[in-house]
Amino acid sequence: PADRAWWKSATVYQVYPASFCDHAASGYGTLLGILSKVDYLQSLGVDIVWLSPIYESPQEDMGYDISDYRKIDKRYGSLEDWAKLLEALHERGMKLVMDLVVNHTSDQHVWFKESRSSRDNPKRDWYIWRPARYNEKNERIPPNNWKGTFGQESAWEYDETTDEYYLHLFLTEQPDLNWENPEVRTAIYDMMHWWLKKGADGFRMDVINFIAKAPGLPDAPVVQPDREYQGFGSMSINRPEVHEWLKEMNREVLSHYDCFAVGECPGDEAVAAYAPYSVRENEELQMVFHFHHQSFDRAAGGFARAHKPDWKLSDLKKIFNTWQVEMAQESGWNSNYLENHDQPRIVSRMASDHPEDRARCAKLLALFHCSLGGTIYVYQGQELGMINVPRDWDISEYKDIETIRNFQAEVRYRQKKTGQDNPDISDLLEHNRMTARDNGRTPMQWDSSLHAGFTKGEPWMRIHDDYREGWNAAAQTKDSESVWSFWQKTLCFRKSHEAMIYGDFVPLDEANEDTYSYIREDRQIGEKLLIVLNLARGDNGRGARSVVVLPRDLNVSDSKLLISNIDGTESQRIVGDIELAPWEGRIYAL
Ligand code: ISL
Repeated sequence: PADRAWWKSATVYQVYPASFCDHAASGYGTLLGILSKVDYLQSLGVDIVWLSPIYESPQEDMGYDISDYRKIDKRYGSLEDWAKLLEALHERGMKLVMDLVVNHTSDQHVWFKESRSSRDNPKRDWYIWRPARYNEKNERIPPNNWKGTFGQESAWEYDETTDEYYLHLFLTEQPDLNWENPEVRTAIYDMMHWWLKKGADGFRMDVINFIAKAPGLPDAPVVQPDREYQGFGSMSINRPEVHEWLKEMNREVLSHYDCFAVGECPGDEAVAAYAPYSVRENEELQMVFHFHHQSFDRAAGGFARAHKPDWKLSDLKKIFNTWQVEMAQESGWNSNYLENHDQPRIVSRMASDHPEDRARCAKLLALFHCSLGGTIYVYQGQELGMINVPRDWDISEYKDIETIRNFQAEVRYRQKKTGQDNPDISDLLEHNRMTARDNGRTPMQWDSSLHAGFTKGEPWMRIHDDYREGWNAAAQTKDSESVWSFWQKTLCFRKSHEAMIYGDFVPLDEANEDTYSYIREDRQIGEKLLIVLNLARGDNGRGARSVVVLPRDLNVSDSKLLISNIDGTESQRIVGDIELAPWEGRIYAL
Protein backbone atom coordinates (compact mmCIF):
# COMPACT_ATOMS: atom_id res chain seq x y z
CA PRO A 1 0.00 0.00 0.00
CA ALA A 2 1.01 3.59 -0.78
CA ASP A 3 1.24 4.67 2.85
CA ARG A 4 4.03 2.15 3.57
CA ALA A 5 7.02 4.38 2.80
CA TRP A 6 10.52 2.87 3.16
CA TRP A 7 11.42 5.05 6.10
CA LYS A 8 8.47 3.78 8.13
CA SER A 9 9.76 0.23 8.40
CA ALA A 10 13.39 1.34 8.67
CA THR A 11 15.67 0.72 11.63
CA VAL A 12 17.70 3.83 12.41
CA TYR A 13 20.90 3.47 14.43
CA GLN A 14 22.33 6.51 16.20
CA VAL A 15 26.11 6.74 16.27
CA TYR A 16 27.60 9.09 18.87
CA PRO A 17 30.94 9.52 17.08
CA ALA A 18 33.17 10.41 20.06
CA SER A 19 32.29 7.14 21.77
CA PHE A 20 31.81 4.71 18.89
CA CYS A 21 35.17 3.47 17.61
CA ASP A 22 38.65 4.94 17.31
CA HIS A 23 40.54 3.41 14.39
CA ALA A 24 43.79 4.85 15.74
CA ALA A 25 44.96 5.98 19.15
CA SER A 26 43.45 9.42 19.62
CA GLY A 27 41.11 8.32 22.40
CA TYR A 28 38.10 9.72 20.52
CA GLY A 29 36.02 7.79 18.05
CA THR A 30 36.71 8.58 14.37
CA LEU A 31 34.96 8.34 11.00
CA LEU A 32 37.33 5.58 9.91
CA GLY A 33 36.47 3.78 13.13
CA ILE A 34 32.79 3.91 12.14
CA LEU A 35 33.77 2.69 8.67
CA SER A 36 35.37 -0.39 10.23
CA LYS A 37 32.02 -1.26 11.87
CA VAL A 38 29.73 -0.94 8.87
CA ASP A 39 29.42 -4.73 8.54
CA TYR A 40 28.58 -4.95 12.22
CA LEU A 41 25.73 -2.48 11.70
CA GLN A 42 24.49 -4.25 8.62
CA SER A 43 24.37 -7.62 10.34
CA LEU A 44 22.38 -6.13 13.21
CA GLY A 45 19.73 -5.06 10.69
CA VAL A 46 20.35 -1.33 10.46
CA ASP A 47 18.97 0.60 7.46
CA ILE A 48 19.90 4.17 8.35
CA VAL A 49 22.87 5.45 10.31
CA TRP A 50 22.40 8.83 11.99
CA LEU A 51 25.63 10.54 13.02
CA SER A 52 25.62 13.01 15.88
CA PRO A 53 27.61 16.14 14.84
CA ILE A 54 31.07 15.63 13.32
CA TYR A 55 31.52 19.19 12.03
CA GLU A 56 34.27 21.57 13.01
CA SER A 57 33.54 22.65 16.55
CA PRO A 58 35.21 24.02 19.69
CA GLN A 59 33.46 21.03 21.36
CA GLU A 60 31.95 22.98 24.24
CA ASP A 61 28.85 20.78 23.89
CA MET A 62 30.29 17.71 22.14
CA GLY A 63 29.90 19.17 18.66
CA TYR A 64 26.40 20.67 19.10
CA ASP A 65 28.28 23.97 18.83
CA ILE A 66 29.34 24.17 15.19
CA SER A 67 31.91 26.65 13.92
CA ASP A 68 31.91 25.47 10.29
CA TYR A 69 29.06 23.45 8.80
CA ARG A 70 31.12 22.40 5.79
CA LYS A 71 34.18 21.06 7.56
CA ILE A 72 34.75 17.87 9.51
CA ASP A 73 36.26 18.34 12.95
CA LYS A 74 39.86 17.09 13.01
CA ARG A 75 38.93 14.94 15.98
CA TYR A 76 36.80 12.79 13.66
CA GLY A 77 38.82 12.85 10.43
CA SER A 78 38.28 14.48 7.05
CA LEU A 79 35.71 14.93 4.30
CA GLU A 80 37.46 12.09 2.43
CA ASP A 81 36.86 9.80 5.42
CA TRP A 82 33.23 10.87 5.43
CA ALA A 83 32.91 10.07 1.71
CA LYS A 84 34.37 6.61 2.32
CA LEU A 85 31.87 5.95 5.07
CA LEU A 86 29.04 7.14 2.84
CA GLU A 87 30.17 4.87 0.02
CA ALA A 88 30.50 1.83 2.29
CA LEU A 89 26.97 2.38 3.62
CA HIS A 90 25.49 2.97 0.17
CA GLU A 91 27.19 -0.16 -1.19
CA ARG A 92 25.30 -2.12 1.44
CA GLY A 93 21.99 -0.41 0.75
CA MET A 94 22.18 1.64 3.94
CA LYS A 95 21.71 5.39 4.32
CA LEU A 96 23.58 8.13 6.15
CA VAL A 97 21.73 10.86 8.01
CA MET A 98 23.52 13.94 9.37
CA ASP A 99 22.78 16.02 12.45
CA LEU A 100 21.54 19.49 11.53
CA VAL A 101 22.14 21.96 14.37
CA VAL A 102 20.67 25.26 13.20
CA ASN A 103 18.85 26.70 16.20
CA HIS A 104 22.28 28.00 17.15
CA THR A 105 25.90 28.00 16.01
CA SER A 106 29.12 28.11 17.96
CA ASP A 107 30.24 31.57 19.09
CA GLN A 108 33.35 30.76 17.02
CA HIS A 109 31.37 30.54 13.77
CA VAL A 110 32.43 33.31 11.38
CA TRP A 111 28.79 34.44 11.17
CA PHE A 112 28.74 35.15 14.89
CA LYS A 113 32.19 36.72 14.94
CA GLU A 114 30.97 39.19 12.33
CA SER A 115 27.63 39.69 14.04
CA ARG A 116 29.20 40.62 17.36
CA SER A 117 31.84 42.92 15.81
CA SER A 118 29.62 46.02 15.44
CA ARG A 119 26.00 47.07 15.56
CA ASP A 120 25.98 47.86 11.86
CA ASN A 121 27.74 44.74 10.63
CA PRO A 122 25.68 43.17 7.80
CA LYS A 123 25.40 39.98 9.90
CA ARG A 124 24.29 41.81 13.07
CA ASP A 125 20.73 40.67 12.60
CA TRP A 126 21.71 37.02 11.99
CA TYR A 127 21.58 36.53 15.76
CA ILE A 128 19.26 37.89 18.45
CA TRP A 129 20.67 41.07 20.02
CA ARG A 130 18.84 43.26 22.54
CA PRO A 131 19.75 46.24 24.74
CA ALA A 132 20.13 45.81 28.50
CA ARG A 133 17.42 46.56 31.02
CA TYR A 134 18.15 48.35 34.29
CA ASN A 135 16.58 47.49 37.64
CA GLU A 136 15.48 49.91 40.36
CA LYS A 137 19.06 49.99 41.72
CA ASN A 138 20.13 50.97 38.20
CA GLU A 139 22.03 47.71 37.74
CA ARG A 140 22.28 46.26 34.27
CA ILE A 141 20.09 43.15 33.86
CA PRO A 142 19.34 40.89 30.87
CA PRO A 143 16.56 41.79 28.38
CA ASN A 144 14.25 39.19 29.98
CA ASN A 145 14.20 36.53 32.71
CA TRP A 146 14.84 33.46 30.55
CA LYS A 147 17.14 30.76 31.93
CA GLY A 148 19.61 28.91 29.69
CA THR A 149 18.98 25.16 29.33
CA PHE A 150 22.12 24.06 31.16
CA GLY A 151 22.60 25.22 34.76
CA GLN A 152 20.67 28.16 36.24
CA GLU A 153 22.19 31.14 34.45
CA SER A 154 20.53 33.69 32.18
CA ALA A 155 19.91 32.78 28.54
CA TRP A 156 21.42 36.18 27.66
CA GLU A 157 25.08 37.10 27.50
CA TYR A 158 26.25 40.68 27.71
CA ASP A 159 28.78 41.63 25.05
CA GLU A 160 30.93 44.65 25.82
CA THR A 161 31.96 45.32 22.22
CA THR A 162 28.54 46.65 21.31
CA ASP A 163 26.95 47.04 24.75
CA GLU A 164 24.12 44.61 24.00
CA TYR A 165 23.06 41.13 25.01
CA TYR A 166 22.69 38.12 22.70
CA LEU A 167 20.30 35.22 23.26
CA HIS A 168 21.56 31.67 23.79
CA LEU A 169 18.97 29.09 24.83
CA PHE A 170 21.83 26.65 25.52
CA LEU A 171 25.44 27.52 26.45
CA THR A 172 26.93 31.02 26.24
CA GLU A 173 29.04 29.52 23.44
CA GLN A 174 25.87 28.58 21.49
CA PRO A 175 24.24 31.86 20.29
CA ASP A 176 20.77 31.42 18.75
CA LEU A 177 20.36 32.23 15.08
CA ASN A 178 17.67 34.69 14.08
CA TRP A 179 15.38 32.63 11.83
CA GLU A 180 13.19 35.65 11.13
CA ASN A 181 15.98 36.94 8.92
CA PRO A 182 15.50 35.43 5.41
CA GLU A 183 19.28 35.64 4.78
CA VAL A 184 19.85 33.22 7.65
CA ARG A 185 17.33 30.75 6.27
CA THR A 186 18.86 30.94 2.80
CA ALA A 187 22.35 30.33 4.20
CA ILE A 188 21.08 27.26 6.05
CA TYR A 189 19.25 25.92 3.00
CA ASP A 190 22.41 26.36 0.88
CA MET A 191 24.39 24.37 3.42
CA MET A 192 21.74 21.60 3.41
CA HIS A 193 21.89 21.41 -0.41
CA TRP A 194 25.68 21.13 -0.14
CA TRP A 195 25.46 18.00 2.06
CA LEU A 196 22.61 16.44 0.10
CA LYS A 197 24.49 16.95 -3.16
CA LYS A 198 27.45 15.19 -1.59
CA GLY A 199 25.16 12.22 -1.07
CA ALA A 200 23.93 12.59 2.52
CA ASP A 201 20.50 10.98 2.84
CA GLY A 202 18.89 13.45 5.20
CA PHE A 203 18.96 15.13 8.58
CA ARG A 204 18.10 14.82 12.24
CA MET A 205 17.28 18.39 13.22
CA ASP A 206 18.41 19.54 16.64
CA VAL A 207 15.73 21.33 18.74
CA ILE A 208 14.04 22.39 15.53
CA ASN A 209 10.86 23.43 17.36
CA PHE A 210 12.84 26.11 19.26
CA ILE A 211 13.77 28.18 16.20
CA ALA A 212 10.92 30.68 16.59
CA LYS A 213 10.91 32.62 19.86
CA ALA A 214 7.94 34.24 21.61
CA PRO A 215 7.17 37.56 19.84
CA GLY A 216 8.62 40.50 21.73
CA LEU A 217 10.70 38.13 23.89
CA PRO A 218 8.57 38.71 27.04
CA ASP A 219 9.47 37.52 30.56
CA ALA A 220 8.54 33.89 31.18
CA PRO A 221 6.04 33.08 33.93
CA VAL A 222 7.72 32.63 37.31
CA VAL A 223 7.54 28.92 38.07
CA GLN A 224 10.45 28.71 40.51
CA PRO A 225 10.17 31.86 42.69
CA ASP A 226 13.40 31.10 44.57
CA ARG A 227 15.46 31.12 41.37
CA GLU A 228 16.60 34.19 39.48
CA TYR A 229 15.86 32.94 35.95
CA GLN A 230 12.95 30.93 34.60
CA GLY A 231 12.45 28.32 31.87
CA PHE A 232 11.87 30.12 28.54
CA GLY A 233 8.83 28.00 28.31
CA SER A 234 5.99 27.01 26.14
CA MET A 235 5.64 30.38 24.41
CA SER A 236 8.88 29.76 22.55
CA ILE A 237 8.37 26.24 21.25
CA ASN A 238 6.19 24.80 18.48
CA ARG A 239 5.23 28.29 17.37
CA PRO A 240 3.32 28.69 14.07
CA GLU A 241 6.44 30.19 12.43
CA VAL A 242 8.28 26.88 12.95
CA HIS A 243 5.75 25.21 10.67
CA GLU A 244 5.93 28.04 8.17
CA TRP A 245 9.73 27.79 7.98
CA LEU A 246 9.75 23.99 7.81
CA LYS A 247 7.34 24.15 4.88
CA GLU A 248 9.68 26.62 3.24
CA MET A 249 12.68 24.35 3.97
CA ASN A 250 10.82 21.40 2.50
CA ARG A 251 9.93 23.37 -0.64
CA GLU A 252 13.41 24.86 -1.05
CA VAL A 253 15.50 21.83 -0.08
CA LEU A 254 14.06 18.52 1.13
CA SER A 255 11.51 18.00 -1.66
CA HIS A 256 14.32 18.00 -4.23
CA TYR A 257 15.79 14.77 -2.85
CA ASP A 258 14.52 11.36 -1.71
CA CYS A 259 15.64 12.20 1.79
CA PHE A 260 14.86 11.52 5.38
CA ALA A 261 14.10 14.21 7.96
CA VAL A 262 13.40 13.81 11.65
CA GLY A 263 13.07 16.78 13.98
CA GLU A 264 14.05 16.81 17.63
CA CYS A 265 11.18 18.48 19.48
CA PRO A 266 11.35 18.82 23.25
CA GLY A 267 8.39 20.31 25.13
CA ASP A 268 5.27 19.13 26.87
CA GLU A 269 2.30 20.04 24.71
CA ALA A 270 -0.28 17.45 23.68
CA VAL A 271 0.10 15.08 20.72
CA ALA A 272 -1.99 17.39 18.54
CA ALA A 273 0.79 20.01 18.78
CA TYR A 274 3.42 17.55 17.51
CA ALA A 275 1.48 15.57 14.91
CA PRO A 276 1.38 18.37 12.27
CA TYR A 277 5.15 18.12 11.73
CA SER A 278 4.74 14.61 10.31
CA VAL A 279 1.34 14.81 8.59
CA ARG A 280 2.20 14.08 4.97
CA GLU A 281 -0.02 16.75 3.40
CA ASN A 282 1.74 19.42 5.48
CA GLU A 283 5.01 18.71 3.66
CA GLU A 284 7.30 19.45 6.59
CA LEU A 285 9.20 16.51 8.15
CA GLN A 286 8.68 12.77 8.16
CA MET A 287 8.58 12.50 11.93
CA VAL A 288 9.72 14.14 15.16
CA PHE A 289 11.18 12.97 18.45
CA HIS A 290 9.13 14.03 21.44
CA PHE A 291 10.23 13.82 25.09
CA HIS A 292 7.07 13.01 26.98
CA HIS A 293 8.30 9.52 27.89
CA GLN A 294 11.69 10.78 29.05
CA SER A 295 10.66 12.43 32.32
CA PHE A 296 8.87 9.48 33.93
CA ASP A 297 11.68 8.97 36.48
CA ARG A 298 12.57 12.64 37.02
CA ALA A 299 11.40 14.72 39.94
CA ALA A 300 10.04 18.16 39.02
CA GLY A 301 11.50 21.40 40.37
CA GLY A 302 14.69 21.59 42.43
CA PHE A 303 17.79 19.97 40.96
CA ALA A 304 17.59 20.06 37.15
CA ARG A 305 17.89 16.32 36.67
CA ALA A 306 16.58 14.92 39.94
CA HIS A 307 15.73 11.22 39.98
CA LYS A 308 12.31 9.92 41.05
CA PRO A 309 12.76 6.25 42.00
CA ASP A 310 9.11 5.62 42.87
CA TRP A 311 7.66 6.26 39.40
CA LYS A 312 4.46 4.42 38.45
CA LEU A 313 4.26 2.06 35.50
CA SER A 314 0.66 3.12 34.82
CA ASP A 315 1.81 6.73 34.32
CA LEU A 316 4.45 5.67 31.82
CA LYS A 317 2.04 3.38 29.98
CA LYS A 318 -0.44 6.22 29.68
CA ILE A 319 2.18 8.32 27.87
CA PHE A 320 3.06 5.60 25.35
CA ASN A 321 -0.60 4.64 24.87
CA THR A 322 -1.58 8.25 24.24
CA TRP A 323 1.13 8.80 21.63
CA GLN A 324 0.46 5.49 19.91
CA VAL A 325 -3.30 6.00 19.68
CA GLU A 326 -3.50 9.76 19.12
CA MET A 327 -0.68 10.03 16.58
CA ALA A 328 -2.60 7.61 14.34
CA GLN A 329 -5.83 9.58 14.88
CA GLU A 330 -3.99 12.77 13.89
CA SER A 331 -2.48 11.09 10.79
CA GLY A 332 1.05 11.69 12.03
CA TRP A 333 3.91 9.19 12.35
CA ASN A 334 5.77 8.19 15.52
CA SER A 335 9.50 7.86 15.99
CA ASN A 336 10.37 5.42 18.77
CA TYR A 337 13.51 5.89 20.76
CA LEU A 338 14.17 4.84 24.33
CA GLU A 339 17.79 5.98 24.48
CA ASN A 340 19.96 8.66 22.90
CA HIS A 341 23.09 10.61 23.76
CA ASP A 342 21.11 12.86 26.13
CA GLN A 343 19.49 10.08 28.13
CA PRO A 344 20.56 7.42 30.62
CA ARG A 345 20.40 3.73 29.67
CA ILE A 346 16.90 2.29 29.55
CA VAL A 347 17.71 -1.05 31.26
CA SER A 348 18.89 0.90 34.31
CA ARG A 349 15.84 3.17 34.21
CA MET A 350 12.89 0.95 33.41
CA ALA A 351 14.02 -2.49 34.54
CA SER A 352 16.94 -3.99 36.49
CA ASP A 353 20.63 -3.68 35.67
CA HIS A 354 21.58 -6.26 38.29
CA PRO A 355 24.03 -8.67 36.58
CA GLU A 356 21.60 -11.57 36.83
CA ASP A 357 18.59 -9.67 35.42
CA ARG A 358 20.26 -7.46 32.92
CA ALA A 359 20.26 -9.61 29.77
CA ARG A 360 16.66 -10.67 30.24
CA CYS A 361 15.62 -7.06 30.89
CA ALA A 362 17.43 -5.76 27.82
CA LYS A 363 15.63 -8.36 25.67
CA LEU A 364 12.28 -7.53 27.28
CA LEU A 365 12.78 -3.86 26.42
CA ALA A 366 13.77 -4.81 22.86
CA LEU A 367 10.39 -6.55 22.50
CA PHE A 368 8.69 -3.46 23.90
CA HIS A 369 10.61 -1.02 21.72
CA CYS A 370 10.11 -2.96 18.47
CA SER A 371 6.39 -3.54 19.03
CA LEU A 372 5.59 0.17 19.16
CA GLY A 373 4.11 1.69 16.00
CA GLY A 374 6.48 3.99 14.15
CA THR A 375 10.09 4.10 13.00
CA ILE A 376 12.63 2.46 15.34
CA TYR A 377 15.76 4.22 16.60
CA VAL A 378 18.43 2.14 18.32
CA TYR A 379 21.13 4.05 20.17
CA GLN A 380 24.67 2.66 20.10
CA GLY A 381 25.23 0.11 22.87
CA GLN A 382 21.51 -0.43 23.43
CA GLU A 383 21.84 -3.58 21.32
CA LEU A 384 24.45 -4.86 23.80
CA GLY A 385 22.39 -4.11 26.91
CA MET A 386 24.75 -1.37 28.07
CA ILE A 387 23.83 0.19 31.42
CA ASN A 388 24.38 3.42 33.39
CA VAL A 389 27.74 4.30 34.90
CA PRO A 390 28.60 2.37 38.08
CA ARG A 391 27.49 3.78 41.42
CA ASP A 392 31.03 4.28 42.69
CA TRP A 393 32.19 6.61 39.89
CA ASP A 394 33.12 10.02 41.21
CA ILE A 395 31.77 13.29 39.76
CA SER A 396 35.15 13.77 38.05
CA GLU A 397 34.33 10.89 35.65
CA TYR A 398 31.41 12.92 34.26
CA LYS A 399 32.44 14.93 31.21
CA ASP A 400 29.16 16.49 30.11
CA ILE A 401 28.94 20.25 30.44
CA GLU A 402 25.26 19.99 31.41
CA THR A 403 26.06 17.72 34.37
CA ILE A 404 28.94 19.94 35.44
CA ARG A 405 26.90 23.15 35.18
CA ASN A 406 23.92 21.65 36.99
CA PHE A 407 26.17 20.33 39.72
CA GLN A 408 27.94 23.68 40.20
CA ALA A 409 24.65 25.59 40.13
CA GLU A 410 23.14 23.30 42.74
CA VAL A 411 26.15 23.58 45.04
CA ARG A 412 25.96 27.40 44.81
CA TYR A 413 22.21 27.34 45.42
CA ARG A 414 22.60 25.17 48.53
CA GLN A 415 25.47 27.30 49.83
CA LYS A 416 23.30 30.39 49.58
CA LYS A 417 20.26 28.67 51.09
CA THR A 418 22.07 27.12 54.07
CA GLY A 419 24.77 29.73 54.57
CA GLN A 420 27.33 26.86 54.67
CA ASP A 421 30.45 26.54 52.52
CA ASN A 422 30.05 22.76 52.24
CA PRO A 423 26.34 21.97 52.17
CA ASP A 424 25.23 18.32 51.94
CA ILE A 425 25.35 17.23 48.29
CA SER A 426 25.50 13.47 48.83
CA ASP A 427 22.24 12.98 46.91
CA LEU A 428 23.59 14.62 43.74
CA LEU A 429 25.82 11.72 42.71
CA GLU A 430 22.92 9.32 42.97
CA HIS A 431 20.79 11.68 40.84
CA ASN A 432 23.53 11.82 38.22
CA ARG A 433 23.96 8.08 38.23
CA MET A 434 20.30 7.75 37.25
CA THR A 435 19.73 10.80 35.07
CA ALA A 436 22.97 12.29 33.64
CA ARG A 437 23.54 12.39 29.89
CA ASP A 438 26.97 10.77 30.33
CA ASN A 439 25.28 7.48 31.20
CA GLY A 440 24.65 7.07 27.50
CA ARG A 441 28.05 8.38 26.42
CA THR A 442 30.50 5.81 27.82
CA PRO A 443 32.46 4.31 24.91
CA MET A 444 31.19 1.31 22.94
CA GLN A 445 32.42 -2.03 24.19
CA TRP A 446 33.76 -3.95 21.20
CA ASP A 447 35.75 -6.77 22.82
CA SER A 448 37.49 -7.82 26.04
CA SER A 449 40.91 -6.38 25.18
CA LEU A 450 42.32 -3.26 26.82
CA HIS A 451 39.87 -0.31 26.64
CA ALA A 452 37.23 -2.67 25.24
CA GLY A 453 38.74 -2.42 21.76
CA PHE A 454 37.36 1.13 21.55
CA THR A 455 40.77 2.79 21.21
CA LYS A 456 44.45 2.00 21.31
CA GLY A 457 45.04 5.28 23.11
CA GLU A 458 43.65 6.78 26.31
CA PRO A 459 39.84 6.88 26.07
CA TRP A 460 38.39 10.41 26.42
CA MET A 461 35.83 9.04 28.83
CA ARG A 462 36.05 6.18 31.25
CA ILE A 463 34.84 2.85 29.90
CA HIS A 464 32.42 0.72 31.88
CA ASP A 465 34.52 -2.07 33.42
CA ASP A 466 31.96 -4.75 32.62
CA TYR A 467 33.30 -5.15 29.06
CA ARG A 468 35.59 -7.83 30.51
CA GLU A 469 32.58 -9.84 31.68
CA GLY A 470 30.99 -10.55 28.32
CA TRP A 471 29.34 -7.16 27.88
CA ASN A 472 31.00 -6.56 24.54
CA ALA A 473 30.14 -6.97 20.87
CA ALA A 474 32.69 -9.72 20.11
CA ALA A 475 31.27 -12.04 22.75
CA GLN A 476 27.65 -11.21 21.99
CA THR A 477 27.72 -11.51 18.20
CA LYS A 478 29.08 -15.06 18.60
CA ASP A 479 26.47 -16.08 21.16
CA SER A 480 23.02 -16.91 19.80
CA GLU A 481 21.51 -16.34 23.26
CA SER A 482 22.95 -12.85 23.73
CA VAL A 483 21.18 -9.51 23.96
CA TRP A 484 22.72 -8.58 20.59
CA SER A 485 21.37 -11.74 18.91
CA PHE A 486 17.95 -11.06 20.39
CA TRP A 487 17.96 -7.52 19.01
CA GLN A 488 18.94 -8.86 15.60
CA LYS A 489 16.12 -11.39 15.73
CA THR A 490 13.55 -8.89 17.00
CA LEU A 491 14.37 -6.23 14.39
CA CYS A 492 13.95 -8.88 11.74
CA PHE A 493 10.73 -10.15 13.35
CA ARG A 494 9.31 -6.63 13.24
CA LYS A 495 9.85 -6.38 9.50
CA SER A 496 8.18 -9.71 8.81
CA HIS A 497 5.19 -8.84 11.04
CA GLU A 498 3.97 -5.53 9.69
CA ALA A 499 1.30 -5.16 12.37
CA MET A 500 4.27 -4.27 14.60
CA ILE A 501 4.91 -1.25 12.38
CA TYR A 502 1.56 -0.20 10.98
CA GLY A 503 -1.08 -1.91 13.11
CA ASP A 504 -3.70 -0.15 15.24
CA PHE A 505 -2.55 0.09 18.83
CA VAL A 506 -5.10 -1.12 21.38
CA PRO A 507 -4.02 -0.70 25.04
CA LEU A 508 -5.20 -3.35 27.52
CA ASP A 509 -5.43 -3.20 31.33
CA GLU A 510 -4.04 0.34 31.54
CA ALA A 511 -4.20 0.63 35.34
CA ASN A 512 -2.07 -2.49 35.94
CA GLU A 513 1.12 -1.48 37.74
CA ASP A 514 3.03 -4.70 36.93
CA THR A 515 2.36 -5.63 33.34
CA TYR A 516 2.09 -3.80 30.03
CA SER A 517 -0.20 -5.42 27.46
CA TYR A 518 -1.51 -4.25 24.12
CA ILE A 519 -2.75 -5.44 20.78
CA ARG A 520 -1.35 -4.44 17.40
CA GLU A 521 -3.78 -5.18 14.62
CA ASP A 522 -3.26 -4.59 10.92
CA ARG A 523 -6.54 -5.18 9.13
CA GLN A 524 -5.02 -4.62 5.69
CA ILE A 525 -2.94 -7.78 6.04
CA GLY A 526 -5.13 -9.55 8.58
CA GLU A 527 -2.55 -9.72 11.34
CA LYS A 528 -3.36 -9.40 15.03
CA LEU A 529 -0.65 -9.56 17.68
CA LEU A 530 -0.89 -9.62 21.47
CA ILE A 531 2.08 -8.20 23.36
CA VAL A 532 2.44 -8.99 27.09
CA LEU A 533 5.37 -7.60 29.09
CA ASN A 534 6.15 -8.16 32.75
CA LEU A 535 7.66 -4.90 34.02
CA ALA A 536 6.95 -5.52 37.72
CA ARG A 537 9.92 -4.25 39.70
CA GLY A 538 8.99 -6.14 42.88
CA ASP A 539 9.99 -5.05 46.39
CA ASN A 540 13.73 -5.00 45.71
CA GLY A 541 13.74 -3.80 42.09
CA ARG A 542 14.75 -7.26 40.86
CA GLY A 543 11.39 -8.13 39.29
CA ALA A 544 8.44 -10.34 40.29
CA ARG A 545 6.11 -12.92 38.74
CA SER A 546 2.90 -11.46 37.32
CA VAL A 547 -0.33 -12.64 35.81
CA VAL A 548 -1.92 -11.01 32.77
CA VAL A 549 -5.70 -11.17 32.92
CA LEU A 550 -7.03 -10.83 29.39
CA PRO A 551 -10.35 -9.21 28.54
CA ARG A 552 -13.08 -11.88 28.44
CA ASP A 553 -14.20 -10.99 24.94
CA LEU A 554 -10.70 -11.38 23.43
CA ASN A 555 -10.67 -14.45 21.21
CA VAL A 556 -7.48 -16.38 21.93
CA SER A 557 -8.58 -19.81 20.68
CA ASP A 558 -6.12 -19.70 17.76
CA SER A 559 -3.30 -18.06 19.70
CA LYS A 560 0.28 -18.96 18.90
CA LEU A 561 3.47 -17.83 20.65
CA LEU A 562 5.73 -16.10 18.11
CA ILE A 563 8.62 -14.70 20.14
CA SER A 564 9.66 -14.42 23.78
CA ASN A 565 12.71 -13.25 25.70
CA ILE A 566 12.85 -16.50 27.68
CA ASP A 567 13.63 -19.76 25.98
CA GLY A 568 11.49 -22.80 26.59
CA THR A 569 8.28 -20.99 27.42
CA GLU A 570 6.07 -24.11 27.64
CA SER A 571 2.69 -22.80 26.59
CA GLN A 572 2.62 -22.21 22.85
CA ARG A 573 -0.99 -21.09 23.03
CA ILE A 574 -2.99 -19.17 25.56
CA VAL A 575 -5.13 -21.15 27.97
CA GLY A 576 -6.67 -18.91 30.63
CA ASP A 577 -4.60 -16.17 32.25
CA ILE A 578 -0.97 -15.70 31.19
CA GLU A 579 1.61 -16.22 33.92
CA LEU A 580 4.86 -14.41 33.33
CA ALA A 581 8.23 -14.99 35.00
CA PRO A 582 10.05 -11.88 36.30
CA TRP A 583 10.94 -9.62 33.34
CA GLU A 584 9.34 -11.96 30.83
CA GLY A 585 7.79 -10.69 27.60
CA ARG A 586 5.91 -12.52 24.86
CA ILE A 587 4.28 -11.79 21.55
CA TYR A 588 1.42 -13.99 20.38
CA ALA A 589 -0.41 -14.13 17.09
CA LEU A 590 -4.17 -14.16 17.69
O1 ISL B 1 16.96 15.72 27.67
C1 ISL B 1 16.42 16.73 27.32
C2 ISL B 1 14.96 16.88 27.49
O2 ISL B 1 14.48 15.82 28.29
C3 ISL B 1 17.23 17.80 26.82
O3 ISL B 1 18.58 17.47 27.04
C4 ISL B 1 17.07 18.06 25.33
O4 ISL B 1 17.14 16.88 24.62
C5 ISL B 1 18.17 18.94 24.88
O5 ISL B 1 18.19 20.08 25.62
C6 ISL B 1 18.17 19.25 23.40
O6 ISL B 1 19.19 18.46 22.93
C7 ISL B 1 19.90 18.75 21.78
O7 ISL B 1 20.40 20.07 21.73
C8 ISL B 1 21.40 20.42 22.68
C9 ISL B 1 22.51 19.39 22.81
O8 ISL B 1 23.26 19.64 23.96
C10 ISL B 1 21.96 17.98 22.88
O9 ISL B 1 22.99 17.04 22.93
C11 ISL B 1 21.08 17.80 21.68
O10 ISL B 1 20.59 16.49 21.54
C12 ISL B 1 21.97 21.73 22.24
O11 ISL B 1 22.37 21.64 20.90
